[in-house]
Amino acid sequence: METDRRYIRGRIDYLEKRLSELEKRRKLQTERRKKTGVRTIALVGYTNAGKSTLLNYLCNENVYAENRLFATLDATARKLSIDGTDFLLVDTVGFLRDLPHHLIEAFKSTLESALNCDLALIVCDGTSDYAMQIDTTLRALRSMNFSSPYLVVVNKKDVLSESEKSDFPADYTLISAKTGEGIGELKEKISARFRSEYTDCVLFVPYSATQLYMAKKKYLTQQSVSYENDGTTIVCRIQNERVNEFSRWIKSVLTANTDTFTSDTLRSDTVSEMNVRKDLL
Ligand SMILES: Nc1nc2c(ncn2[C@@H]2O[C@H](COP(=O)(O)OP(=O)(O)OP(=O)(O)O)[C@@H](O)[C@H]2O)c(=O)[nH]1
Ligand SMILES: [Mg+2]
Repeated sequence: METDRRYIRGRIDYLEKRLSELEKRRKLQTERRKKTGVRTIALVGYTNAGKSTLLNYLCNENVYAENRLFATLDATARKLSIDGTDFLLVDTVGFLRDLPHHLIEAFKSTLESALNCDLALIVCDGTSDYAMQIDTTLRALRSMNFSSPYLVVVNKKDVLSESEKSDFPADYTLISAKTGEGIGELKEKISARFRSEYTDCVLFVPYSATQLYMAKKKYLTQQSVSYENDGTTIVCRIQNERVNEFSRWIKSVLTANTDTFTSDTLRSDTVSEMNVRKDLL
């Protein structure tokens, strides 16, 4: 009995700590976005995959890149412009298989800005075991409560044979950070993500609808939550194709946050859709 109670207490303490960490992170994310309106893209992945080389190529920069383990030891951020929209591109320390847990903990502070990102590019080296690299990276990130959307980027295309190139899943983007091959396609995928994937909204969910909301919660990313007398106000990002399912709770659409949505069509569509729904409420 006593052991059970101690176990549960310990578990609760742990969860509370995790949750407050998450909340702090989301707050940071929201504040930063409000302040600058600039989205962050993080380069994450296995060591030696070519993250720093890719940052250099994309941003015309000269960040230290080297053929050795852990060439990058801290996060470096540069401005990246795609079709007139500015992003912050963050380079991070690479992961390694079976990295001791205490080292992951040490990386955590370094990775804070990356964990907060709006989009992660998981970079892997196409010339070695890419599945292992992606798996290692995702495991490490998830152990740090990472939950941002991501694209998988397979690097070093320049040294892959034709048959090797056709082996990768269709949704992976093959590039060469050295020659620039595939970078145009990658940029297009990045802008498409920001253009069409999400809508930022403020929801109000009455306590009586909590259960229903919880069942749908996986389709959105909460950015902040505040508890009021009769329900919860939630600032969140919803996948566009799911916005409908939340319409009854939408109080407002944060158009101020859609400045990275470069397509005017989308912006007006989203807004007028919302107006129609508000009328229906
Ligand atoms: N052939 C080829 N080599 C590349 C490419 N991109 C990077 N490299 C090489 O791969 C090695 C590692 O590149 P980095 O950019 O330092 O790798 P990283 O992912 O930043 O590594 P860490 O900082 O240790 O995590 C360097 O020798 C690069 O020159 C590429 O597209 N093709
Ligand atoms: Mg590096």
